[in-house]
Amino acid sequence: MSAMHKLLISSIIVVATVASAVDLTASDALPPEAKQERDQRMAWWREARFGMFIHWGLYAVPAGTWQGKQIPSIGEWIMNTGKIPVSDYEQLTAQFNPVKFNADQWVAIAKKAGMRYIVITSKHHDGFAMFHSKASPYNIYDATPFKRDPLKELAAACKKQGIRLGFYYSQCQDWHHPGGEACGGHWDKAQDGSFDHYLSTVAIPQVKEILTNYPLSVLWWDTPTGAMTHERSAKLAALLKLRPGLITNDRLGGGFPGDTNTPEQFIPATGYPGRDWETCMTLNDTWGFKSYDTNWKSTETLIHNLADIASKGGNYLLNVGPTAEGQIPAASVERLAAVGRWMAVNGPSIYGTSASPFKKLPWGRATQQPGKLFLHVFAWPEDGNLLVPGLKNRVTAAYLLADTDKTALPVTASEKGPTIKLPAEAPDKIDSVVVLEIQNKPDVEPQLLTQTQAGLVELTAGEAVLHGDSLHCQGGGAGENIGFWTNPKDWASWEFQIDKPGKFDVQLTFACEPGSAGSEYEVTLADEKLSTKGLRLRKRVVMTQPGQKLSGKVESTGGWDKFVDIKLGTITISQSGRQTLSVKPTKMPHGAVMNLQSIVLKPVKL
Ligand code: FHN
Repeated sequence: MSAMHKLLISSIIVVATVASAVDLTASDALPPEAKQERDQRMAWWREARFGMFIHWGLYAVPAGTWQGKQIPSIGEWIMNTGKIPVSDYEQLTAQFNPVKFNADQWVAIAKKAGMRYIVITSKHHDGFAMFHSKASPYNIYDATPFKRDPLKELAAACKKQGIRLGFYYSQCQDWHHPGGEACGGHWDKAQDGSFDHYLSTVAIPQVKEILTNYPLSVLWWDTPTGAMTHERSAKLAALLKLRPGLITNDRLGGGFPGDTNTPEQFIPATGYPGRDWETCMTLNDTWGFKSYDTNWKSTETLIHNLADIASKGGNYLLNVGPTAEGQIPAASVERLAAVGRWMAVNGPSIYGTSASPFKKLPWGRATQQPGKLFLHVFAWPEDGNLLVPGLKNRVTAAYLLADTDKTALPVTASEKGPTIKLPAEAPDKIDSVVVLEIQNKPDVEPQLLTQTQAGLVELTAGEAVLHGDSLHCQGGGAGENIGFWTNPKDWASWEFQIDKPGKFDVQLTFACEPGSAGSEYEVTLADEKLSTKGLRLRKRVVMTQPGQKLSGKVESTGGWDKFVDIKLGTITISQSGRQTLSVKPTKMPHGAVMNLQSIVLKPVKL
């Protein structure tokens, strides 16, 4: 995908996310719902944790190549990136005859992977409906030689094999029907028209059709632009009544929050506490099939992602892009089967679990169910001793999930937490699960960040404590940063333990677009100790020496995603102990402070 596309798509998602913070209630369209009712409605989805996303449409025919040229975008965007005229793209219908499509086989692939639901594109941005629509003849039944409704067949197969079904529907972007939105603007006169007309003649009738004619559990909206005002979005939201119990995502637009947050292609550092969320992700680098995209994720990455997501309380919606003949690529099938083998043994550590009580674990992840902790050991300890840092509960049993005999593993308690004696060989090289049965709810002493071997203190966005409502951690992996810093009263802080005191250079990694440059901020470091004061024993944090302050001014780095490192100054930490570092804006002349990726304290070599 080009940088431009990424930018466009992320700004559309931002519209959806920011809009969801607006105080609008979906109750204009749907009756209010009690927590208990909502919990009941969401129960199967929370239990499922793992689903299959399917991007399948006309774009599978060109498969990334147009008139002999490879088009540099995700497969399903070929019409937009290649600026293909509507009448030329339409010609693909004659070649779309997916005779190898077998709904039962697709569902079996998902089930064998351990997936509990499927979400398939019923209409993507190219405007082509993959179901038999009466609202537009531009659909697979009426416009192709296939003359079948694959989504009807899929619904029947899902019912037969006991798996939930959801449809993706591109309600706003439609590059075929006049008036539909197009990111980057229309490139063909045939696309021009009234958006309201498009909504009332295509989107609304088609959404009615899918909600009425298919047994949907999920409706997955996508890419609302500014055109999706509250009033327009409400017309679509009102249709959701047609399918009681339906779950929808946060991409309708118009301030409708939906039921689920939808981080795309990344795993949020801390999940979204208090919200249901689902990371959608490609198996290679495209959603729709591209014949030459072979950048497949390894089975190890997929299993680690699944455990990581479950450990943060989310679902994993993993995409496949079937071919124009109707087959899921063999490379996808192989990987899904491998994940399925792992799930067949370790499913109980994923299904119906909730987020880890540990902020971070040095050897992997954890999930939990009442009375049980599932320790996902990615890095099997060489000496066989697995310390569970900070766990205060009494462990009543410990065994490997892979061991059906539940052979007891020895547990030794210490101040640092219990240590489990593991066998020399990991039962699974990628992720072996140790079950701890515990009394009461997990009680974990928060673990402080510590210095690395080389004495560095790495304070990353994901580790920060965020104070305020606007700023939050965004992006994923190495690109994770504190963004949406639009309120100058908001600030961030980190607590950490110093065991190797000394002088440190303070390095800040941040980004800022030109129009927002000029904010000023202070970085304050204070050492703290715990004291007990007052009548009752209460922990209280007090400063033991005046804080050290460095100040900085945010320069433009060229864009919100152009991160640069700067040295802010030097600080001295004269003794071992607990420290708190905070970053607080002092001036914000424009709309935002910065995107802050990390602060690193580097020991100064004397
Ligand atoms: O533009 C689409 C893209 O093609 C794909 O469908 C993804 C899946 O989440 N959603 C949009 C980008 O956010």
